[in-house]
Amino acid sequence: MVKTSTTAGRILVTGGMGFIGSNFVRLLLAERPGWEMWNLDLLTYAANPENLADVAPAAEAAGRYRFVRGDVADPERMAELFRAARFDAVAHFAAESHVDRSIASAAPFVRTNVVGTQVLLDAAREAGVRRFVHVSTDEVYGDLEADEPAFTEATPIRPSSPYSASKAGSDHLALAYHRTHGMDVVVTRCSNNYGPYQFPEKLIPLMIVNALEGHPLPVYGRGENVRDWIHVEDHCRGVLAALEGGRGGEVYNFGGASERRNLEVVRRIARAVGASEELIRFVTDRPGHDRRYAIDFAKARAELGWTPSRTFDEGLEATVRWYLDNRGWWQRVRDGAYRTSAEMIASWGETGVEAAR
Ligand code: NAD
Ligand code: TDX
Repeated sequence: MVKTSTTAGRILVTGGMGFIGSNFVRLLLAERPGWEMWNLDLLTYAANPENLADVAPAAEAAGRYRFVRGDVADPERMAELFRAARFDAVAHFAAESHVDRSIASAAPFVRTNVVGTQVLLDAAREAGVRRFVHVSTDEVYGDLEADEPAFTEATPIRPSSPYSASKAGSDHLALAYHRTHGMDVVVTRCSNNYGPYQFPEKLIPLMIVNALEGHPLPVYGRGENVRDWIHVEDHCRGVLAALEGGRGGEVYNFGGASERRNLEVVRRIARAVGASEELIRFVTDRPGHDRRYAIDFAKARAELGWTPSRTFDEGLEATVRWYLDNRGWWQRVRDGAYRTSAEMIASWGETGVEAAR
């Protein structure tokens, strides 16, 4: 078992400058004061150091946090990092995460999601890391018809997109390292997240910022596809529960118990920001578009004591409020200025491994 909240431990969070990873870093800083956290991120387009700008400097000064720029698919770099830092645990969020980009070009998805996970698993095994949580997605199960029961952990893996196929490959690798090498690996599979700091290429933040700016709201197909929405903080609490209490070699599903059709979500966002529904445009459908996701999280409830705490209504309202209150954050993403802070931080992040010696 890994360290609990009462004892100290050193944890590597990969992808901690992205949407879910940065929310996870915040959660650990707030609720696990004894832990030392290392945030490893390549700083791709999806990363934004501003996500942690209000909490990172103080945590760093207190010796509880440090950032390392690095590529999870770089075996020498990862081996060196793991040897130097002697992590107790890994929470692996880093990935290429956007389905539409995987349709345009699959190569970065295979490299980061499949090869990167294998490289990290090898580095962690070599260094004797005690627990490895691999953060995955419900999309590995494929999709459901309207009347089919929700995905359980026993549902066959049947991915539809290059993104979900790459995540499925990484899940299989993680579970194979448990079976073959006896590594203490836990896999989590969560439904669609929304909340603060989500990059405005995903449905909910894209619709919020487009509606706020009076831009068109592009709905794929007829907007009939169904997603199960979960607030990012609930997902992060699930990952933490899996890290602290999950059984090695097991998979845990997390969901929000909030299935909604895309068109309903977009209409609600338009209303919430006071924009006209006439901004909605039905556009060409995504190839291979999954029809419906629904998650059965009975196992996480029974074994981890986890349930989602926010309703979709509460979570969406809070999220719309966050984007209203943080216009500067998304305007800097939209005009590209957020890359300046990524480049600045990258220049000193390179020293992270040396600093560990
Ligand atoms: P994101 O795209 O917002 O962030 C990904 C982060 O990983 C970025 O900071 C990026 O710089 C980093 N990264 C990418 N390639 C890297 C590499 N080669 N080396 C190191 N860092 C790299 O993604 P997200 O939405 O926060 O998703 C995080 C994880 O959660 C992913 O594994 C994703 O599959 C999974 N997930 C996401 C959702 C969702 O709804 N967003 C739902 C379920 C599971
Ligand atoms: O402009 C859009 N219009 C639209 O109709 C976009 C960006 C999306 N959509 C639709 C496609 C999906 O049915 O909205 C739904 C949600 O789309 P995304 O936000 O791209 O998410 P999805 O493809 O469902 O995948 C997400 O959830 C699971 C994350 O991006 C993945 O990383 C996660 O694993």
